[in-house]
Amino acid sequence: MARKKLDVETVAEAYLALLAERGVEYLFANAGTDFAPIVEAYARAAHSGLPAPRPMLATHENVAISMAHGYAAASGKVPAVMVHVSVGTANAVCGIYNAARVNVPILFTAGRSPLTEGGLPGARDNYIHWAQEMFDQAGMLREMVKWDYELRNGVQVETVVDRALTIATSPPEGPVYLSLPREVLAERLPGFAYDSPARRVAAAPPAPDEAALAAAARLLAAATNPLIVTADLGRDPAAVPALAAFAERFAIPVVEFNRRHLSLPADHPCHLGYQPAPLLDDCDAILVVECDVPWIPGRKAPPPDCSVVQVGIDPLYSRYPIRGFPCDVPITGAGRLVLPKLAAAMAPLADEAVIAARRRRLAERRRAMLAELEKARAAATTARPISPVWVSACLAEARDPGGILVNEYTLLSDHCPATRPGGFFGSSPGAGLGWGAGAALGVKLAEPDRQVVAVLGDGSYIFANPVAVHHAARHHRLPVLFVVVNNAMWGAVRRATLGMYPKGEAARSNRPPFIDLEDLPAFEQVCAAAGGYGERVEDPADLPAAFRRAFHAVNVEKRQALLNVICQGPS
Ligand SMILES: Cc1ncc(C[n+]2csc(CCOP(=O)(O)OP(=O)(O)O)c2C)c(N)n1
Repeated sequence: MARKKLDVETVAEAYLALLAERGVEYLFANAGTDFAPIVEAYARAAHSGLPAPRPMLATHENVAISMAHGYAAASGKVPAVMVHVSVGTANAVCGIYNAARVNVPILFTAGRSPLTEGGLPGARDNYIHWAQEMFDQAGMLREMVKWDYELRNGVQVETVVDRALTIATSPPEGPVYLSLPREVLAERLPGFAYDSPARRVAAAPPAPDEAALAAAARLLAAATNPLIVTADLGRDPAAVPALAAFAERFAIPVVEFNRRHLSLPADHPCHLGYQPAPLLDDCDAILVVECDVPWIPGRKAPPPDCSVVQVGIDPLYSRYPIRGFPCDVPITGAGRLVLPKLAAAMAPLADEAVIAARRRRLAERRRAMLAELEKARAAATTARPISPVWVSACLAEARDPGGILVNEYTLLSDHCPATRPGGFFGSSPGAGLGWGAGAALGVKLAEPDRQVVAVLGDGSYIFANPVAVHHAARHHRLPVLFVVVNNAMWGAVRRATLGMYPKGEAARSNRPPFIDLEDLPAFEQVCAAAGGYGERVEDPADLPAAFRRAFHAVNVEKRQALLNVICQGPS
């Protein structure tokens, strides 16, 4: 067992060095008085040669956590984030919620107000050190993280860091929280020895139970009209070819519903779009794969006798208080392990004539779907205000198909297909707005050679803390294109109100409150103020050329760009 020794002086230096040694490349941070030992450790690392994750300044915690989220999702690696004590944690909670609900592993840390009122290095020396202390700082996010702890002393640095990282990255993955009191970080630690490589490693994903596979195979093989619904399978890019092969073998249509990852290339012959509702009436079996909400029961449910198999690392979503979708056979396991085994179990039971007939129906349905989409695009080309359909279609035309799309709601995947695993990231079902812009920066950090586009609503853009986002894009040289689908409203609130009260007063009123966002700033100028390219687009005919100009700024000039596209709201 190899032990490695580093010539550190403080716990802060040992902590940072160990993070780097364990593969943590970046520390996204928004600092405060609690950071003094961390700042000092970084300054010393410049000449001591001690390793440390690269420091990534973010001028708002939401940007730090969203960047970390995007980076983790795109790279498959664990980032660290550090914020200022209780108040910084409070600002980051929404981002942690988002990460938790899509199982993104993040080592989220915060300083803690100094514990002592004097006597120790790092003890209280500022009036805020009293009021910023909480009885239970971690209580703010304990429901959302897999594990939380406070570093107590230098002796436990290795155990604590290893435990934090291995819990975050063991399935189901997710954020963990570690608080770091200032006196502990400042503690002297002459010499630091640790295991290299680590003696604590993350658990492997679970493989499925044979009896559950056999039961699921019987149900699915007996079905005439099975359907697959997924949202997150593509979190593991290796699962994408497994789903492609499975769907193809048995000619089963696949719907990606409220997807957060690309689980099946849009040009796959079994891809039937993004809405399960039109297919549900005919279904006699549904395979739900890594999908928290496979349909909206209050709107449209499958027939009562339709069998349901749910597959996932946590197929019943045990962290959701209520989730009552039927589940005749749950299968715990990683999709990439389950699907080939399920295929093997189904093969001897399959009726090839039924599959062949289904394949013909599927091809016909897909042709009809693509023709409808083409019609919708043709109708949208001249609409003014600009239609979101036209925005998505123009983006599809202008973008590099090998690039990455980050969608905070307003991109219409139907009209902007993505085909490469890891080529799409959508907002968390936690739906804490303000994620997309920062996440796109994190994705770009992980994939510097791929074109990254974030599509956002005007609401989502404002929630993202735009000044902090554009600052980070410039400061860290992350040329991303932001496309704001600007309908000058919180369209989701409008849809919800009209959905509940279709004939109510709000439907008749010109201006019900809390929907319209009038007097919005010129977003393009906010980006330009940070050195980016900014353009407002009102005429649909200008949009293709506007995309070309924006991509020129991003691809050639290597600076961020923003298109503020003035769009229709929902009717
Ligand atoms: C942090 C947070 N606050 C409030 C909401 C509620 N909410 C959901 S969608 C939405 C409007 C989003 O507006 P925009 O991004 O412009 O997209 P649109 O609905 O207009 O298409 C709001 C306010 C939320 N999801 N998250």
